[in-house]
Amino acid sequence: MQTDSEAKAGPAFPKVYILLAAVLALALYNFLGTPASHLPGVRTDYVPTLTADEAKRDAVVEAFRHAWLAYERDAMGDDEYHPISHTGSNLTKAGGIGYTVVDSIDTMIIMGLEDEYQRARAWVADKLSFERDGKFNTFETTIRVLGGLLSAYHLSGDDPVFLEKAQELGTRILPVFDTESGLPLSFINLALREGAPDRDNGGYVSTAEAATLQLEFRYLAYLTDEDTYWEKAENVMATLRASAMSSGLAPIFLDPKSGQYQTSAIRVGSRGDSYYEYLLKQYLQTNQTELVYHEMYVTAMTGIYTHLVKRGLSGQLLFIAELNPERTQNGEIGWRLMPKQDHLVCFLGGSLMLGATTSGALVHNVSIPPRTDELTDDGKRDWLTGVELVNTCMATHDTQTGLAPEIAHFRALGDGMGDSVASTDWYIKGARSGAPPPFDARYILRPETVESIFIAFRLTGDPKYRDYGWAIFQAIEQHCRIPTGGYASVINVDQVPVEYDDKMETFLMSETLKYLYLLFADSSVLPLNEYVFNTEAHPLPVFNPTIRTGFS
Ligand code: DMJ
Repeated sequence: MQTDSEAKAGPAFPKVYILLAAVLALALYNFLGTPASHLPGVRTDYVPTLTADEAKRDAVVEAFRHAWLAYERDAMGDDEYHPISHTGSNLTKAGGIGYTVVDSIDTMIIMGLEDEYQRARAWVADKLSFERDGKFNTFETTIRVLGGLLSAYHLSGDDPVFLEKAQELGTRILPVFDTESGLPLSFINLALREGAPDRDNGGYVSTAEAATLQLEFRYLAYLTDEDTYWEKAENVMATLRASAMSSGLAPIFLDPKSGQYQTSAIRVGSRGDSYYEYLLKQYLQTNQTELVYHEMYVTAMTGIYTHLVKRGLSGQLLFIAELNPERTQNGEIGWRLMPKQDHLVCFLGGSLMLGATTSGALVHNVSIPPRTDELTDDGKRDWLTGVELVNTCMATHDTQTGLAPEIAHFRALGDGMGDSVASTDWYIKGARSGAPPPFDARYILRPETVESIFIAFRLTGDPKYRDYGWAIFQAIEQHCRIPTGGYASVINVDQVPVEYDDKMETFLMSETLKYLYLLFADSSVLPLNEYVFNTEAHPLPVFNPTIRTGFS
């Protein structure tokens, strides 16, 4: 006779099959890792090829809580946090705009920190105001606050509070584009809705500032059907294309009046970096439909490979050099090669690998890791360059603390440096025992190396990348963690015990810990073929554009 439950379940199976099914289900569950069903970025129909390392992933979550809870206790709502003095500060005297809160929200959602998320969301809903009569940096406000709101909107399952705030902020920023060329001004007064030039730099706007607003304004346009956001951001790219150098390289300053590049340094580090990053990501954001970005990206990577990829003295380490303009004897502009690489450049390793498997792919879905017959010649070149650059960035962690400096210099033939000063391939310029540490020696909790390591792991499955990321995480834990809460920058990566700088940059919670979490999470979380990460690590979904690209 059947029991009630057996009758509802249909015919009875022998117990051994039920047991077998349970064992298989458990094995599959373990293989997939813990499902995070709250997150749109996790697909339930997708079997991840890379499983989670739960212990390490959870250690990163603990670190995030250590950072967030200290900020919340001491400085909730303030733009910036100082973990040693237990204080907060704002970017302008007119008050803050939620820099730290908004920059952190999507990480909470991704990590499944429901309580923290609800408190942060309530702050955004009740306290966040953009009615601030002060000058805010256009680029930073866009990548951190607008990007953070848009990502929170998507990952929260379209909570309207985030889109309302994003639209209000986007609209307040728009006047920066009201210049003769359409290139943005560097600052925006959010209350007066007036753009302002960067007087410290002759009114010029840096290339990264101008060309790292597009993912955010394009996605805002897509969500709201307001084409203006799209057109203003895209017009910047059209202007840059019209004044581009044939090499594909971009000097770091632009004139918002003429729309022309100014004679200035060429580098993939500060003021240049995310220009190159967003060329690829604009192409990926709209599902690889906008071929002009593909072309601009391919030209730029060829320029970087041809002119900037160099090797240190021993030939072991590949790095990305800079070019400084100088007048030659006949009055023309020549370019002096500087064997110097900002920590910021370390985003490029992962970016090149991602570009190789998308822009440089011969097939739709490349293997993990890619096979050589799946990549174009450019794709193979960029893949190998990216892999080597990630290794170089790891090599710059070979310091007393295991943390990498803000800037590394590489040895070059005839550099006049004795081996006693710098016996390795690279060194920190100006570092001398007994002397105050140079600015270059700092580690300010930057994410670029772990960002590349995360991408490299997703695209290769090679466990060495998890080892790299874990080593960096442990160095951060050992040297940057403040016992009373929060994390601080260190002023010399080659000094133990460290001296702190009393600042916890917002990108620790938005980028560094997010990328470390994703490195140890299973690969169904935010798959790289469905999301683009803005330059502040805010994931935005790939979409099919409803607007045609307005330039070619
Ligand atoms: C972040 O604000 C962004 O990643 C930006 O593109 C570069 N600098 C920081 C992190 O280092």
